[in-house]
Amino acid sequence: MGKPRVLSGVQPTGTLHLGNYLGAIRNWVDDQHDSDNFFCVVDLHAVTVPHDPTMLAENTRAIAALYLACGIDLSCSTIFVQSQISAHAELAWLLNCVTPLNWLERMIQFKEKAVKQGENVSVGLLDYPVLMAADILLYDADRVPVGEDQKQHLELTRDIALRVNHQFGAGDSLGKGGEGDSILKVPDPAIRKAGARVMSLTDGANKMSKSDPSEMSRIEILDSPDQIKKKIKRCKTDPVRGLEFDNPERPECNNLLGLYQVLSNQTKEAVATECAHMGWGQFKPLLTAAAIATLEPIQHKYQDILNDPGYLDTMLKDGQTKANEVAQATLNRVKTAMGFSLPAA
Ligand code: AQP
Repeated sequence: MGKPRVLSGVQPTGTLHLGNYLGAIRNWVDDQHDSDNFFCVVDLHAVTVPHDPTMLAENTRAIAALYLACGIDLSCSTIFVQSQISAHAELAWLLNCVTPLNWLERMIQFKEKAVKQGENVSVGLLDYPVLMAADILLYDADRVPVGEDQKQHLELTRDIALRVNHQFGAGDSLGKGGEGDSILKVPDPAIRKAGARVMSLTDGANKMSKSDPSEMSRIEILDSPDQIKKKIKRCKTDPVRGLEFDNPERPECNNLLGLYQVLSNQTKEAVATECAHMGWGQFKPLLTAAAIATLEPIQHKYQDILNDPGYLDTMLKDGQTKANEVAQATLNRVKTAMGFSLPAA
């Protein structure tokens, strides 16, 4: 048996932050040598909310470069841009036609993002999880490492895959039986506990997000040591002395301790003991030092990659070729099962 296939991605809606790094990319890097990996920059997802066309291509390249800078190894991983593989949009359309509308209306992320858009909610935003299902299913992914916020979308992906297999698998094309004969592989989520949900620095009840209008709410991977220091100095805390995990009355405290735990590579118990009697004035410099120590090597590598744009171009071209081959084979499998006629080879 070959290595399990892993697929994941980040949308180029802005600059990557510690949530994206700790909730997703760091896990990709840690586990990559045990699997065959496809990591994409999901630029088609980035246009489901209003976006700046002058920044889309630049943000897309920056994220691809950050994947490399964070440690993605091209000997076991393929990096590519979603919009350069037309099978993503095409499979999304086919999946749209088998996905009940009410499955999408229940998605928490849609509800949260739709509130922010007011009157301007696009069909694309509602359809985002179906496109995400297409992204995953095209690559026959066994595992999808994501942050806690994407868990519901992964469950939907599994439901869509099962429905396609059930409706169009061998046996009975009208929807009875056929489940065992799979057209699409049903993937498993891979969500780690520590770092799975990094919260905003200005509000411990909301997740850290690229699109939060306040830059003070997040530490970006490319923030300078001074910016990191300033953001942690001003982040929201509480007046209680002694720091603790898991007190629902103290969401900021839980978040900052959790961040310190993963950035300093310690166990929860060790951090709980170390910080049990600390005040914020003592803790914040520790967290600042841990964040800078984690991010500085990534930033240096990122600069090296940007200094050689030809390297990035070649990597993305190779990624496109490899991803396209896998994606097209799956798309053809689905089209055949659904009864489309394919062009003669
Ligand atoms: N705060 C977070 N904590 C842990 N993991 C997170 N992820 C995002 N935010 C956090 C994980 O990062 C990966 C890429 O996310 P994405 O860019 O595709 O979309 P997102 O989840 O919507 O991320 P943002 O930063 O909040 O972007 P915007 O503001 O554009 O919506 C995913 O694996 C996600 O779990």
